[in-house]
Amino acid sequence: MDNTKELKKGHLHPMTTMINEINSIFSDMGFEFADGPEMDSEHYNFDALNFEENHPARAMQDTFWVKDKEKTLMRTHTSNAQIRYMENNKPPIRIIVPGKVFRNEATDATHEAQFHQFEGLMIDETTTLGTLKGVLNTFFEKFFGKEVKVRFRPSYFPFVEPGVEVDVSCFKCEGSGCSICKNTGWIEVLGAGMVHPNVLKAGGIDPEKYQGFAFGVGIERLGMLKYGIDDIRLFFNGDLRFVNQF
Ligand code: 2U9
Repeated sequence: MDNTKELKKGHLHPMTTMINEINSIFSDMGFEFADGPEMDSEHYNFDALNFEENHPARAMQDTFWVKDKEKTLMRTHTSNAQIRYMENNKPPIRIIVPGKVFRNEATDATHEAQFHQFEGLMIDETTTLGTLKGVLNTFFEKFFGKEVKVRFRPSYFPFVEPGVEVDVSCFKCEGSGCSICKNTGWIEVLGAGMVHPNVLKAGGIDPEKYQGFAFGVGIERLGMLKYGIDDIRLFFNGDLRFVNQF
């Protein structure tokens, strides 16, 4: 018998590696890991997050509703886990929630019906958007391995007020202009804001006493930027020529 054959070892999927890395960076800043169910009720996915009754995101084309089970869906973001966490824990709260989310939409090079997100939540008596800026600055410098600047632009999400879109200075060309930043020197990376008082109330937290920020980001998108990947579908189509490059 030939016993000289080399054993081929497996290795972690790049998504697992990125989630481990994200957890580790946030853990160094005092954040704990939390998770929640991928199938959940309309309450934890939408109502508790201050979505209007007739908000378009609830409609058939964006949400996978579970057949024959009233008010049950595949979560469209990991925020359901934060609501559950707030119900069971008192501030100060610092959590990071990575996980799989689902959107009922057509697939192309930048959209998948299943993808991964991580969301962060920090609540105490004094946390501000300034705190968020520092936390995100540290995260992006460690994740992209380079000194970066972070800037906020005003935006709207039902679960935060005010809401912001967050750009990071281009880690590739450092502002001189390249294909990654489309010659603007900035890359849009995530959405964030101060948690809406209605959302705090839904989680059993007194908005008169406590405040804090939340943010959400697609992990595949961060990986595409970091590793120069041009098609989101490569992450989960099972092609080993892709996976074995990591
Ligand atoms: C609670 C309260 C507020 C999380 C947030 C965003 C803004 C956001 C998108 C980024 C790209 C989703 O993956 S994506 O399509 N998310 O822009 N998410 S604030 O806000 C929360 C979460 C939980 C209790």
